[in-house]
Amino acid sequence: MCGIVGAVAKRNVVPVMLEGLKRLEYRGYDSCGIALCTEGHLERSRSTSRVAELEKQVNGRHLSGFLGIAHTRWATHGAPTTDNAHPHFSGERIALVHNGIIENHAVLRAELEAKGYVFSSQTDTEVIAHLIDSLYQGDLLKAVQSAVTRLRGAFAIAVICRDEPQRMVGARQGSPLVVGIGENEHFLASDALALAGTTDRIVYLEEGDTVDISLNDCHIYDAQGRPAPREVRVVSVYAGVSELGPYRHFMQKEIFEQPRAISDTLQGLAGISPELFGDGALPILQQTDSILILACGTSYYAGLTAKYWMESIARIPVEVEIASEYRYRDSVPSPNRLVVTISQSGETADTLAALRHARDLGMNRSLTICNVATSAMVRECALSYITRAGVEIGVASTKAFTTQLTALFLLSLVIAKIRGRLTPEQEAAHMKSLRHLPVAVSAVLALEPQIIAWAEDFSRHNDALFLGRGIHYPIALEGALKLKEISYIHAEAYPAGELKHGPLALVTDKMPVVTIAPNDDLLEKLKSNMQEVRARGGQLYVFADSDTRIMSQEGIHVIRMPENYGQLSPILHVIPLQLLAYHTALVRGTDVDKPRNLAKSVTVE
Ligand code: HGA
Repeated sequence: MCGIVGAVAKRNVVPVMLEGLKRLEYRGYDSCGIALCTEGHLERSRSTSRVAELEKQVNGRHLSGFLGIAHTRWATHGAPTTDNAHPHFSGERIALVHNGIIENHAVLRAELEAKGYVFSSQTDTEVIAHLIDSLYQGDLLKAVQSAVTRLRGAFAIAVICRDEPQRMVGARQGSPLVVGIGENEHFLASDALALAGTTDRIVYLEEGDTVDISLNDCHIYDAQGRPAPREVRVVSVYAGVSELGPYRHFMQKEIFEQPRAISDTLQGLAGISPELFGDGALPILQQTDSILILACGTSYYAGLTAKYWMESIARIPVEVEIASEYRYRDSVPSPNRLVVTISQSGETADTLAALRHARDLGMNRSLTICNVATSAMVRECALSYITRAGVEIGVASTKAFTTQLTALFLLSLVIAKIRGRLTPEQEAAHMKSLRHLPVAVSAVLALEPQIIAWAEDFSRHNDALFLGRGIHYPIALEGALKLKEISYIHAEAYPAGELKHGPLALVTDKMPVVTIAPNDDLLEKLKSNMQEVRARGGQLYVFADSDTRIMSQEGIHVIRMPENYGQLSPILHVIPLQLLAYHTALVRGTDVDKPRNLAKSVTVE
């Protein structure tokens, strides 16, 4: 999603801003740009290529300045062209970058055109620049504060004005924006990672805040325009975080980091206790009679998996909803329900909105499983579990998913214990499995050479089916999503028992059918479903537990999982599916870490 960097300093800010844009590249973008206030006028450079290309342009033109804003754009309104790339100007006076969507842009555009403003892009963003210009009377802060009252939708903006060359104003509503505090210099950015290596002193703006920064000052105001002191946090984002090391892609690196990520997520785990989710967890969880999980994409599949655990281990009813549907649905609230949100970034716009919608419906008990401790999601939920996956750069989520599953399994155990459904023997057995999990994951990663051999075959197909049953059905969904996201092969997942109700019509000898075959209660049923596929010539690619007695034969390719991992099996079975998607994409030559049309940290609706 769009990334913002802005700087006001006594030094040339171009290197800081280009470095910041590079650090934001992982979010996915289709164009980028930079604007500087230099010697009493605004200069701009924009590109529909990569940040490296923008850097060449900027260096070629010898652009420099002490005040600047920069942006990576993931287009929502208007094609990814140079004219639509940010920063947007209003005349020669105002320059602005924006992350979000302005829903009333058409009305505002008509109004501004009537006043004589001429638009040079199709974006919703450009209206903000002209609106601020139309309200400007020598004080940029006042113009921005008055402009944002007219905006509907979501925005984080950074604005500069030619007439105030040592000042930058920012505002946020629904999209993330942080302030970086330096020595006689200040910065704005979409996230702290953009400023790693520049400053580690970060202020997280709250909903409705505006901020006025200059060399020595940083003033923050709330939505009512009152001065709003906000905590300065020291954020240790490892500056070398975006280094690939021996890997070809971040996705590959992140797949192989999973043993470490899971181990870190479980760090310090001494037993199953409510405090794992926060100090006030016990009374909240004691009063909980049901659970509503809200999430999007891969996190939604983590939620679907957790439903199986929670209902069987803790015997508590669970509903899982896609956040973007829930927020607009006329649902029936239940006061004793715990709302659980799952989000890697903690800034996912749809999930945040769904959480707030649930709160508006009177459901105030909330818990989040999140990878970013400083995110809006963590700030807004009463309880939290911070996964320690580390920064995830690849757009296709891998280590975030398995660490979310790890945290959700812990939550199932905690609720089971509170409800008297976890004996000390069971607790000890689960603790043993959890402690061994990183080793078990490493053993699955060792299957990579066998999976590479399959990827050649896969890369020649345009469609694939994924089958799973029970708790492995959400894993089949996640496997199909991974393949779609990065190889662009059309893939669908079904609970294997559903095949005969429709999708079997798709099966021919051209159709690869990936089957997740753990040795569980449904294995014999699954074997029958596999026969249904073979009878129609379908090619089965089976990830089977070692004790399933499924043998490789004509039309049935089998990779054996190192060990049957019982209730935690979904965490192991998703790993070969990640590797299959990765290696298939490699053969097809796609841009694995930045798949077309997709973005990381989905901060727009
Ligand atoms: N709506 C703006 C910004 C898009 C955005 O925030 N994407 O993440 C545009 O289309 O330029």
